[in-house]
Amino acid sequence: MNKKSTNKVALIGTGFVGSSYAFALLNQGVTEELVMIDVNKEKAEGDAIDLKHGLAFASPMKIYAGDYEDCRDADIVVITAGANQQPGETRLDLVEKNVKIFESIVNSVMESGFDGIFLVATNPVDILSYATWKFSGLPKERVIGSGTILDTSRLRYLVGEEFDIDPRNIHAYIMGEHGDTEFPVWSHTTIGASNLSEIVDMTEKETQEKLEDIFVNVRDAAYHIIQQKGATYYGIAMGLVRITKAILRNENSVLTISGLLEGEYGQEDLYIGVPAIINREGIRKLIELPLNKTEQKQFEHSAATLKQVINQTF
Ligand code: 6V0
Repeated sequence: MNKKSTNKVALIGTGFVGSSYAFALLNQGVTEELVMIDVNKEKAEGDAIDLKHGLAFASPMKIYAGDYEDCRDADIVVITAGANQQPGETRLDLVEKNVKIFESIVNSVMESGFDGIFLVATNPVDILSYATWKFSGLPKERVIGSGTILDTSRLRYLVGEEFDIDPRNIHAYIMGEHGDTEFPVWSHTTIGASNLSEIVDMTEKETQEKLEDIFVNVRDAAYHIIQQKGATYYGIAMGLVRITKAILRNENSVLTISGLLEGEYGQEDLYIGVPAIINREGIRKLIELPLNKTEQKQFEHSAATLKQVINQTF
């Protein structure tokens, strides 16, 4: 990995998600250099200029529109390029289009001599993270998918609302596919300092219905937002900045991302959303939570769904 005194991020795809990510990156002062790349060069250039006009209000940052050769000395390449969901489309409907786009993007990045960490957000994110790992030939630690980071954040927000507690004091996870087969890990949910089961009676029907309601809201959030405004981007952009920070600042933070399983949870050869420790090396470790029977079954179902797509695609 390169040794430079400043941090550089290369962003590929400056659509809704990419440009929101760049905006959040600038506002949070996370990196010293950002190069923006898009097949639509005008859009990347326009975004770079627009962002630079905010520099008088932010920390110094070199921002410019560039090309794949600019990825050579990047610490992180973030990919948000590709097709997004149209109303009624599932994330898995996007596989074919986006795998093709990724083959060309990842090859171009690697041809530049890039030797850093990939962070992937394009959907279906678990499949495209796997594709990035395959196409790049990089070690699995250095290919990270945004996985269920956004879903987990949505869950923390809604649980926080329900119990009137700051979402930052909610420890709860959505695991599995970033998509229709994801699931909540209620057995490892902590509100403030107490386990959820100490606060509510998990055997009560009313509690179960309330929790199911919260989860369904999380799982279907993107469909509702897409119906309302065509795309979702602020939440994921902030989630991507959170991962970027954990990497560049060597934070050793626990975040739910998509990583390659090699025997964890009894699964292998697929990328899927699990909690992981993230630092300057990328994925330091995937955390293997002891799941209850229901959760283990849900995990297996989610993994089988992704595995089927992987087997058909690669
Ligand atoms: P968008 O606004 O259409 O932006 C996509 C961008 O990619 C456009 O600017 C295109 O010009 C560019 N692009 C397309 N092909 C290429 C290529 N070959 N090389 C370079 N650039 C290219 O889409 P939006 O930003 O809304 O979504 C981007 C992706 O993020 C989609 O796949 C979404 O489904 C996904 N999301 C992922 C989320 C997550 O939690 N992981 C959340 C929201 C959206």
